[in-house]
Amino acid sequence: IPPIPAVDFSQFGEIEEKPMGRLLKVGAMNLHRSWLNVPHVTQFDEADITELEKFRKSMKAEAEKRGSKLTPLPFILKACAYAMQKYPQFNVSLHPDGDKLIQKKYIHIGFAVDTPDGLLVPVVRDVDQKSLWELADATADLASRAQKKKLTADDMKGGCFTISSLGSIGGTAFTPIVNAPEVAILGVSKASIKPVWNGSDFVPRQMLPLSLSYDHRAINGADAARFTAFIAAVLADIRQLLM
Ligand code: CAO
Repeated sequence: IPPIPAVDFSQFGEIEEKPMGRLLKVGAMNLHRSWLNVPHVTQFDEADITELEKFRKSMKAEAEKRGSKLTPLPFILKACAYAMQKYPQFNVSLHPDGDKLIQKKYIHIGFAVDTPDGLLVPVVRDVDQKSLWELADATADLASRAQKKKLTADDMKGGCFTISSLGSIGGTAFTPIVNAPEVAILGVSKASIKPVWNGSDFVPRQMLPLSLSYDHRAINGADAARFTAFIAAVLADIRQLLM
């Protein structure tokens, strides 16, 4: 690709050169590699999480008693694992020889953690087999170790899919970069109350924006729309996780 020309910025004003830390450099290389290799498409949807939020708030005292914090993330992890079981084409990697797909039979999901040194993506193993409490505790432990630079290389290996949640910060949508060799990543933005038409009236509902970027070599657009709509439907009625 044509290189961006070097510019002497000091001719325009005061500057300072700052070294890039190791994590930033590794992250930049991974993101660039995925950006160049993967034909990205992003599918947007919204989940009505009004009932989920009622349930989550009703569990607040129980969570405190257990020493856990129940954020939307464990529910989103669980919904993604359920969707990957229903749509296994999201749990593949392209074989490097270019003529096979590798179907994974396990469901390990990474989640992006923002740290002062850069982005880290620890992986929660066997998400489909863990309870919401176990997922809450596993994500809290991994996020806290990420902040303290205590993650091991194994903590960041083996992911099948990634969740990038910017929901506690803000935004209505974004286009996450697929964490190759995975084939899809779910971006989550900030939930907000919106007027939703129920057939006769506008009613206030809490809506969670979802942005699914996927590798169009492995996944077609109709499947991406179905997968994202399925995640939204499961988050709208988490009783489906019992089915
Ligand atoms: N909408 C509205 N509120 C949300 C939300 C959403 N989508 N997601 C979380 N929140 C709320 C939580 O419920 C919590 O509020 P309460 O205490 O009232 O319940 C608050 O925001 C803070 O949540 P949190 O950040 O402690 O926990 P989390 O599980 O949502 O997120 C983690 C954990 C590790 C994902 C997050 O801390 C983080 O690092 N996010 C950044 C990820 C990132 O950088 N992605 C970009 C990658 S690409 O460059």
